[in-house]
Amino acid sequence: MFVIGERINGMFTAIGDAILAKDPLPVRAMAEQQIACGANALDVNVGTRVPKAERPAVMKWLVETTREVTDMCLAIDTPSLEIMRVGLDAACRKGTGMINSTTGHAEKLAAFMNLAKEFNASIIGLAIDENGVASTADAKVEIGMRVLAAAMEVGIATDSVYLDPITLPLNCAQDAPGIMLESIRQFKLLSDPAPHVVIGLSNLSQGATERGLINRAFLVMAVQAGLDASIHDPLDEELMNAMITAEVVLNKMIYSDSYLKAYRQR
Ligand code: THG
Repeated sequence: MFVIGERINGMFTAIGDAILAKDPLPVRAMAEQQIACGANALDVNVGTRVPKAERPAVMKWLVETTREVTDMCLAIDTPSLEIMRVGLDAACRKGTGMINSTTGHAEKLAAFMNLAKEFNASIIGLAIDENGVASTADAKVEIGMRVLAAAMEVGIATDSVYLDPITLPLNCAQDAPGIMLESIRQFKLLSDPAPHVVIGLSNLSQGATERGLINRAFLVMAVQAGLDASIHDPLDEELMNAMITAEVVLNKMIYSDSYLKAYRQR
């Protein structure tokens, strides 16, 4: 599994405060902690407390601050083309970048694919288009197909494309997880080689009391369905243990009595 750490996000109070105060210490510390806990990439999102006009400059600062402690792939998390370019430019001076994300809107898709090409970045395509968040597996897969076609058009390898079925909170759409699992299975059949599939796991448990348990139970099922990347909190040790165990149980990783330790020593 490719774990994209979700914690450098202005939505979290401590990071939101650090962003407003331009204090690099909490940002660097959160980057280092996520890496120590097994993150393979770090999501970078300025959040919503920063005034719109300042967001490009703040994204640049947040990416540069994170870059001070790691060369790891940074997933620039913004729907804005302008902010995406600024973030990628800062991320790709040293190390790789990921576009998080494009939707299936035709114009947006073309612009973001060109950006991915320009920066040699990987790209996440959400199951959203002119009609909003696709609500059925068929509709999500149809958008996924358009994302793959757009990537092919500009010469981006399928290996650089991540499809995201979009995770709705369990407490407001109880049929959503089942539809997501079905979408994950179908995304994997769209092409050979198959695209990667990613989810923003924490969205699923938003507003619920048993957040950790819901995240863990669903992640295990999603790994079985073919999920190979997840945006989540790597500091959640029980979640990481469940994910690693799912990979062992599915024979994606070799079993030994110390498999948890072995995974963390890779
Ligand atoms: N897909 C893709 N990217 C994404 C998402 C996705 N990026 C953003 C988001 N979804 C994933 N990241 C988060 C980060 C935090 C939370 C949820 C998803 C979260 N935050 C707490 C809350 O809202 O309750 C805040 C907790 C705190 O303040 O400590 O749940 O789906 N491609």
